[in-house]
Amino acid sequence: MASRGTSSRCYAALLCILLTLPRVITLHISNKSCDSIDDGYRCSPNVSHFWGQYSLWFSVPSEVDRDAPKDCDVTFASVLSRHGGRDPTLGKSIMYNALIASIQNTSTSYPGEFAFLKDYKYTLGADQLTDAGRQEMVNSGAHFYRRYAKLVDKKKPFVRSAGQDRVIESANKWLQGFAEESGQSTLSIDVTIAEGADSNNTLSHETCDAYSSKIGDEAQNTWMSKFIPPIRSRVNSKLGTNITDVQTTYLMDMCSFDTLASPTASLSPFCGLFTEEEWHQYDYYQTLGKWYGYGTGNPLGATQGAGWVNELIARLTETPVQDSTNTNTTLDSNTTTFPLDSKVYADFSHDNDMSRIFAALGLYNTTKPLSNTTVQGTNETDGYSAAWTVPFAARMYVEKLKCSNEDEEYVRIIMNDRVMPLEFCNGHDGRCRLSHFVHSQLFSRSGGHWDQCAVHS
Ligand SMILES: *[C@@H]1O[C@H](CO)[C@@H](O)[C@H](O)[C@H]1NC(C)=O
Ligand SMILES: *[C@@H]1O[C@H](CO)[C@@H](O)[C@H](O)[C@H]1NC(C)=O
Ligand SMILES: *[C@@H]1O[C@H](CO)[C@@H](O)[C@H](O)[C@H]1NC(C)=O
Ligand SMILES: *[C@@H]1O[C@H](CO)[C@@H](O)[C@H](O)[C@H]1NC(C)=O
Ligand SMILES: *[C@@H]1O[C@H](CO)[C@@H](O)[C@H](O)[C@H]1NC(C)=O
Ligand SMILES: *[C@@H]1O[C@H](CO)[C@@H](O)[C@H](O)[C@H]1NC(C)=O
Ligand SMILES: *[C@@H]1O[C@H](CO)[C@@H](O)[C@H](O)[C@H]1NC(C)=O
Ligand SMILES: *[C@@H]1O[C@H](CO)[C@@H](O)[C@H](O)[C@H]1NC(C)=O
Ligand SMILES: *[C@@H]1O[C@H](CO)[C@@H](O)[C@H](O)[C@H]1NC(C)=O
Ligand SMILES: CC(=O)N[C@H]1CO[C@H](CO)[C@@H](O)[C@@H]1O
Repeated sequence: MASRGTSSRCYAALLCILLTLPRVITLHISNKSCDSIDDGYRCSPNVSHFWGQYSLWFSVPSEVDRDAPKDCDVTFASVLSRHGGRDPTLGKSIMYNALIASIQNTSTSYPGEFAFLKDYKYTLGADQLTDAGRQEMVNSGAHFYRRYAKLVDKKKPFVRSAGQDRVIESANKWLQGFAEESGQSTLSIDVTIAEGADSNNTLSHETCDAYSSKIGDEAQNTWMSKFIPPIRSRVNSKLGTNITDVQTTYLMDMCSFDTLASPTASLSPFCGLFTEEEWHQYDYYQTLGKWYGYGTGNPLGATQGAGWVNELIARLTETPVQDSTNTNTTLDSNTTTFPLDSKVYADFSHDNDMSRIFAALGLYNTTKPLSNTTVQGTNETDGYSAAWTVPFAARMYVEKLKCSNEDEEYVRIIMNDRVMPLEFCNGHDGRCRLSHFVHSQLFSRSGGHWDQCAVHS
């Protein structure tokens, strides 16, 4: 009896451990490594990779091997980076706070997955990086170093940042991660360019007066009126509230921002209020805003990216910048503030500005115009989505390769780890000859449609 008792207690204890173990492990993994240097954010990818520009950075699948071919050496490396994950912008933070307050004021019940909302306290700040966003940038600096170690052990990066606090802090965190990974002493930002309507700043564009993001809002509104009503009805019927379509999108935004505010656990409970399909619809909603508001779908989007492309061409070819759009000639004609022979460069910017630069490069020129009535996934958009292009801590690498037995160098562009095809310069395996690349960039070299930026009153 006694021994049977002991063994059954033992058995029960074992069962208990076995039942507990997987949960402990899951927690442990998600705590330790939701974010990582090589893969970026990897917890619940079916959901977390569909938050548009509010996604945390993740390594995007690539059809072409992202490692340089064996017989090639990297001779030039540059990164154009978005800042890391942040709290909502001030206006949004006020609206999210008001939404939560109004739900808590009017809700008649909090069934199932809505239970957490009853006592949820809104504590998000505004505009600045969160700790998770800082860590993304530290990881990004290490990611760059790992990829380009051989080159950057010889050449230190020349670093420019747009002037907003979160961008400058992101650049410094990137440099910290770069220094930690490389063992080099801490480096610093070389040039900070002021943001604002009077500033010629290729990392923050505000000088094209005739430009408007309105068609982005229109496309988003059209799509919102299609996908949101069923979601809004479900939320309202569960809570007994009367929130609007726009407020429903805010509730979805909270999934990302609440996750960013406390990233050590798994996803925020806001994420569980919506289905996978709804996250895909939401991601597409954000994608439409970037495409038509700033990118290839906007008549003056690409034009604002032309100045940066002309700076890139100057760096790639080691010849002075030729541009008549939004470069600052004082900065760019001076080798202290715009060296031509650095070979390693890092620029820090914003999602909207990067979207314009991608358009100026023509990276998504073959993408069919995005529909405002049905989701087109990345398979149908040549890899274009806000999450695949401008998540927090987004990074576009432009590199040059010198391959054996070839005189001319090659150019490759790697968008968040995805090698771009570069069909516009006869790209094969995602690389094209430097001269073909420069030739393909006629749009920027000829100033885009800068002449249309002037407002005639
Ligand atoms: C993620 O999505 C894929 C494709 O829709 C599906 O097959 C898979 O079961 C999903 N994974 C999880 C963990 O939900
Ligand atoms: C809550 O409801 C009361 C009564 O309807 C109203 O006076 C108050 O303004 C509401 N507060 C919020 C935050 O919505
Ligand atoms: C150009 O850069 C110089 C040096 O930083 C600065 O003083 C000047 O205000 C800038 N001009 C414009 C138009 O941005
Ligand atoms: C929606 O798309 C259609 C077809 O491309 C277009 O004609 C229409 O102007 C778009 N509407 C909005 C509001 O973006
Ligand atoms: C819900 O709000 C809309 C305006 O957003 C209003 O037209 C409608 O009457 C409200 N419904 C209820 C039941 O309060
Ligand atoms: C700023 O850009 C405008 C428009 O291209 C140009 O006329 C002006 O000379 C630029 N200023 C500087 C300092 O580069
Ligand atoms: C170049 O820029 C540096 C740093 O701003 C400045 O000290 C120097 O005077 C500039 N040189 C010329 C020729 O303007
Ligand atoms: C992309 O398309 C625009 C508009 O048609 C064109 O002007 C530009 O040259 C194209 N860019 C490339 C790199 O092919
Ligand atoms: C997208 O294409 C890839 C192959 O390129 C395929 O494995 C994947 O299932 C496709 N996804 C969807 C949603 O169609
Ligand atoms: C490595 C890591 O992120 N550990 C964290 C796990 O979660 C606990 C509680 O939130 C933190 O205190 C640890 O720092």
